[in-house]
Amino acid sequence: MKLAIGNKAYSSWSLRPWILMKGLGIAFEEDLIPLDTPEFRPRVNAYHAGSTVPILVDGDMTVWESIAIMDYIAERFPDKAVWPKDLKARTFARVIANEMHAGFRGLRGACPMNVRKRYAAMDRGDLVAKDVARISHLWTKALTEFGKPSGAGPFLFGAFTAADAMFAPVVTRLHTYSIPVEPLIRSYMDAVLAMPAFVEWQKSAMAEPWTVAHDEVEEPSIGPFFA
Ligand SMILES: N[C@@H](CCC(=O)N[C@@H](CS)C(=O)NCC(=O)O)C(=O)O
Repeated sequence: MKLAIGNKAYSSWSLRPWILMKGLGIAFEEDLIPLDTPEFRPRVNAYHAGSTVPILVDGDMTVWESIAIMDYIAERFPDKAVWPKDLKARTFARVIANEMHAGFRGLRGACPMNVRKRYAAMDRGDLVAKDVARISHLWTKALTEFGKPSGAGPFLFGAFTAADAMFAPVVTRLHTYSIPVEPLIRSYMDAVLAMPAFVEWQKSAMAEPWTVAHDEVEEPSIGPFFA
């Protein structure tokens, strides 16, 4: 399988299927296509005209849209527990993954993913505060009703699943922008950031030569992503 992705510093959608497959030990090749460069559109169009990254290619199947890629992986690797096994947990995992896919535009707009930087805490406005409160509510519900009682691990539903992959770029945003959170949320964030797959992604991002307009411009960094 091959996964076409944007550059790792900024491509939040690409991180989702990438960390899902790495985290579950599913082998794939990657094709990194830097965002906002002249080569981006022709290289993406060679996979599927007009689409965005990430794009998964598996033989004669080409799949784009992060949720569809995750569902394809779930069907292709039924032994991997891409979604939680329990119906109630799986349904809630899908609900919150879909809520992520369709929403949280306040946070996404004001705090673009940047896994190379950390910025000081500051008031980032009501829309960001509203999204962070909603995300904290959803994570707390998953962790307390499904994750912790399962005893299977530190993730939203115990073991690492597609729900964690969907929220991985949210974890990085809360960290990058030093957004204050409750201890339960911080310990979940630390578990995601400590995953070997995430550490590998972040290390590659640090070595990338490209920058985009919002980087370095809006506010000064207070240090690297991992101090
Ligand atoms: N809904 C899509 C969003 C993908 C997306 O917006 N990808 C960005 C990079 S993170 C992209 O390809 N942007 C370039 C463009 O829109 O032309 C998904 O879930 O995969």
